[in-house]
Amino acid sequence: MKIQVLKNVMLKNDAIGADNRWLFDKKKVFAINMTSSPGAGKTTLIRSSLERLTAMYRVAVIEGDLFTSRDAERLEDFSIPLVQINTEGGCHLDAKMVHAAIEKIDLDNVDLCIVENVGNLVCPAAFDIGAHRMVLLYSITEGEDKPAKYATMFTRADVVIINKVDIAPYLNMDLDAIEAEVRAVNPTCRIFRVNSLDASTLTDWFAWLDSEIASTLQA
Ligand SMILES: Nc1nc2c(ncn2[C@@H]2O[C@H](COP(=O)(O)OP(=O)(O)OP(=O)(O)O)[C@@H](O)[C@H]2O)c(=O)[nH]1
Ligand SMILES: [Mg+2]
Repeated sequence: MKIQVLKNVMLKNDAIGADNRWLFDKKKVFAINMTSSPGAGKTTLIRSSLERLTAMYRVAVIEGDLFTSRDAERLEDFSIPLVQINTEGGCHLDAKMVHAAIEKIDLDNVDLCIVENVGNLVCPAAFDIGAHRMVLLYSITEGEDKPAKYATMFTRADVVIINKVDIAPYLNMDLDAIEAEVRAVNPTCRIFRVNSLDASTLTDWFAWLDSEIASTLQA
């Protein structure tokens, strides 16, 4: 009985997620679900990307957080549609929450919608929020064993961004070994190595976004 209830919840989430994606497609908005463990650098990457991205696209950001609006506040100096979702303790965003957020955004005037999920390497994997791609930030401070330990998240990611590479020398981290661990669970994802504090390291990330947004807008 309990299993049946859970199945219904998941089915309902997936249906609303599909509705969200249909709406994004209809409005020609490319949507990404940005995930990671807490503190891996999602908001920092979004902030460092926004100057370049807002020069080229109409960007909206949806911020997911348990209780605070701190991440949204860090982006307030960009004049973009910004919606904060508080999950009130929930460990992930679900499709219904994202649906409520996109209803507050004029999608006719948006090309790219970035959704920052709650920092968690387990729960977000189970909930399709309707984004086109899942981007997973992987901070090298977490150690090289995380792809195997949290394989569901790493398997579902379209892009894995290995972050905080600037401090690799201090941690004695072998970035090739980290990348090999990602490849072992997800052979096909794109992998970028970045320092999210330094936009000059984000060239490949921007190129990937440009190509994905171009194909969405042309479709
Ligand atoms: N050295 C270094 N620090 C970074 C980098 N990216 C993020 N940080 C730092 O890591 C800390 C956490 O970054 P956030 O951007 O808040 O991480 P987050 O994933 O958004 O965190 P939550 O939303 O709480 O899950 C901050 O102190 C950032 O300045 C990086 O590439 N290099
Ligand atoms: Mg954040």
